[in-house]
Amino acid sequence: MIVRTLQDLVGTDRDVEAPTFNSRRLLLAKDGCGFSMHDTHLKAGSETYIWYKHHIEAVYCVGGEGEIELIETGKVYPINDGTFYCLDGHEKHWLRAHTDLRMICVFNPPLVGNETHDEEGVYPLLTPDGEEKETAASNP
Ligand code: 9YT
Repeated sequence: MIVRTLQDLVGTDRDVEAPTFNSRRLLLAKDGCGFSMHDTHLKAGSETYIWYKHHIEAVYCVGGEGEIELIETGKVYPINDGTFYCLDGHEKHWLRAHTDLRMICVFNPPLVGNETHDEEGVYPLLTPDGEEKETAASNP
């Protein structure tokens, strides 16, 4: 069994700082569970463009107010405590935090730990050693 607290992670290499959020990575690929799980704090007033083209992300909001806008349809969904969504179609989106927003996020395949968004809002697909995996798109 694995037991961790948020306080165990803050300020460690499992606490990944991005311009608009902190992602505290409770579970990573090296933990061997088949998914990663993050406690993510988005900053009030922030807007983040995201496209998880290599991953499925499921998200459960446990605090704050915000919204997600799907780029393809323009549809906007409010987010608050108790809202769940899953990007099972790798949807490009804007994530906006009206207040500080706390989200519990699950990734499949699991993140390895040091991923940050590239300019397209993408997390790379990495091996457990942090090397970029070749994909059909990168190796046609
Ligand atoms: C829903 C959300 O916060 N997405 C951006 C960050 C990502 N979940 C992460 O790496 O924790």
